[in-house]
Amino acid sequence: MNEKAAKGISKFLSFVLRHSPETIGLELDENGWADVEDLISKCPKDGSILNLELLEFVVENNDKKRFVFNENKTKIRASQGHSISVELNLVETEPPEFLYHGTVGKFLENIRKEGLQKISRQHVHLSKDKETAVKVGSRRGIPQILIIKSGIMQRDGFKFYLSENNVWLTDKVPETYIQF
Ligand code: HQG
Repeated sequence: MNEKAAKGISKFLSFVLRHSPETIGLELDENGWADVEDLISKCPKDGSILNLELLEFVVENNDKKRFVFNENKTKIRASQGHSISVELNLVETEPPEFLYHGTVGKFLENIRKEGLQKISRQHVHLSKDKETAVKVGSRRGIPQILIIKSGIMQRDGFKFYLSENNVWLTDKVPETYIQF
């Protein structure tokens, strides 16, 4: 499978498994799982027919490991990034002393005032390395990298979670814990 086709499937899966399953008449359970057969049968037939083999390829080779199967590959879900409310049963995890967040200049004034907010997602997304934050910020323009004092934050009582694909998640980052 070529990279472009795999990226197209990944974007489609991100859309239906994180944001809008109802667009294709798909239902997710409370933990965000979709039935694999149901997903395949409801995939729009616009030239790219989805099958189990293609799904397996995307799950295994996806650059950020965005999706996972259950044990017998009858269900699939996104590991993070949802805007719809799903219970991922994330385990609270002690973060490193610092984490990073990539954003763009136009948001900085607001972030200085109210810290990092979830905006439309279920969590604020952070990464353990600067490179990832640069990539995240670059999706919107010239990246601005914020250093998050996650160690102090956690000791002050804020909770951190690590998704199955190693994205650090938290509910908000007040501005006092951000190094601009
Ligand atoms: C910004 C991708 C104004 C925030 C990435 C970001 C990530 C504020 C945008 C994942 C703000 C939200 C998530 C405030 C935050 N005022 N702007 N108070 N607080 N913002 O897409 O972190 O490739 O929801 O800086 O890799 O950019 O899809 O979050 O610019 O892990 O798997 O508001 O999405 O993953 O944007 O990206 P997003 P994000 P995938």
